[in-house]
This record gives sequence, structure tokens and C-alpha cells, in this order.
Amino acid sequence: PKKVLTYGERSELCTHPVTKELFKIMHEKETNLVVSADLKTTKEVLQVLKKIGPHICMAKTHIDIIEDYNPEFVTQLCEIAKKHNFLLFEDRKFADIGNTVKLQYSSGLYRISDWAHVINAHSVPGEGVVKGLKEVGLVKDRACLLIAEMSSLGNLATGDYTVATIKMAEENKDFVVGFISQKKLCDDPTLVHMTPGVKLECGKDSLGQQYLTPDEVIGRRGSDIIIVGRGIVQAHDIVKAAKAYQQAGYLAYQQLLP
Ligand code: 5FU
Repeated sequence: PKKVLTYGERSELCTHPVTKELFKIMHEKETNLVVSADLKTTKEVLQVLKKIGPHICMAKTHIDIIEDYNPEFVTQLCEIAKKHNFLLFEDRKFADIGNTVKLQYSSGLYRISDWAHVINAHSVPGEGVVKGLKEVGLVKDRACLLIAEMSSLGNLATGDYTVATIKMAEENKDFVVGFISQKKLCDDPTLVHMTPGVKLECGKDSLGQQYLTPDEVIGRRGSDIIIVGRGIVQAHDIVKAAKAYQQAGYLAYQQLLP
């Protein structure tokens, strides 16, 4: 069996600045937790991130959920990220032709490429989606994850679709740094696997979301990062919840090490 590398070792192997930084943060802060801050006001998002910043390696946003969006919000978001040493991931799920995603990434109200270290894309349009995003992101040292699998019931990102997505990532490693997936999909230690649909107890919501535990995701399925939304942001004590997910995710990782 292959030797499992530490986050520190993987950081050194990475040539992309974003994964190099991400694995370094994971190593130094001892966390493989990404929080999904799916809240409707700028105030709530900032409050949550100020509180749980020490426990996460990255914050995931859906910027189009926010009702009182303003550019000052992004300035504050960046300040908190810098202060607590975590990266920003906009879960935009780009899924159009190259020319359109290029505009969606750089322009409009949100100017995502100005502040998000990481974005993601569906592979369904074909390689043009990556090529378009790359034209904006590459010069800014940004990174992209491809959605190779989803957590939701009955999703179509399976089988040959997943295999073709892995190939698309491997062929665009200057910009694509890994996957949104439900398990480890390839052995390249410089590619990162990030898994949403995580709670301390497995189960589902009423709209098809399916949850796995940190131990299952990291320990058994070999993914690198747990993405947790409601498990943290809807908890009675969000700091306590963030600590619990940080601990569960990191323990599962440590148990894999030689
Ligand atoms: F690509 C995916 C996926 O396959 N499943 C997801 O749940 C993305 N997500 C996102 O992760 C989703 O849009 C939410 O922002 C988050 C999960 O939130 P939860 O509250 O932990 O269910």
C-alpha cells in the first residue's frame, strides 16, 4: 500500500500556489474543515467566520444568497480570512460555454475572480468551461475544482462522467487543483479532494442532501477535506460545533498516517 503523505509533505510537492498554501494551512492549523457559510446577510456571514476562523482552512460561500451584498463585505471577508489564515472558495458551480463563464467569473455584481482563491465548475460543458475560467484565473493565481461527484440523491455525476472529469482535471493542472467528490478519485497527492454532505451523524435532509460522517469521508473514503454547512451554522453553539468537526476530521486524518 502507498504511504499516506502528511499535509506538510503534500504542500511541498504542490506547484500551484493555492494548494501549496492550502496544505500548509491545514498542516499548521491542524484542520481539514471547510465551513459552508450559507447565510442570507453579510452580518451573519462575517460573524460566523470571525468566530470559527481559527478552526477552518477555508470558507465556502454562495455569494448570490446574500441579500445585502456590497463590495465592502468582500473587503471585510478578505480581512477576516487574512487574520485567521484561511482561504476563500466561492461555490459558483460554473456550467456554461467558455466565453460566458469567463464573463461570469470576472464581471457582474460579484467580480468573483477578484477575491475567491478557489472556484468550482461542472465538467458538463466540456473542456471549454475550464479554458474560459483559466483565461481569467491563471494570471491571478486562482484555482478551480471540478465537480466530479455530488452528494445529492439521484445525481447524474457518476460512472463515465466522473472518469471524464478526472481526465479533464489531470490535463489542466495549471488551474484545476482538485475535485468536489464523495471519495478519493485519483492518487496524485497534489490534487485535493473536497467533500460536501458531511454531518457528525449520517442521514439526509428533505431535499435530497445525503450526509456522511467525517470519519467515513476522511478515514474510509480517502477524501482530504470535509465541507460542513448546516452542521455548524445551524448549531446552537457554532464554535463548539466547529471544534467538534475540526477534531473529528483531523483525528480521522491522523489515524491514516504511518
Ligand atoms: F457540489 C456540492 C454537492 O455535491 N453537495 C453540496 O452539498 C455542493 N454542495 C454544497 O455544500 C451545497 O451547495 C451547500 O452549500 C453545502 C452543503 O451544505 P450542508 O448544509 O452541509 O448540507
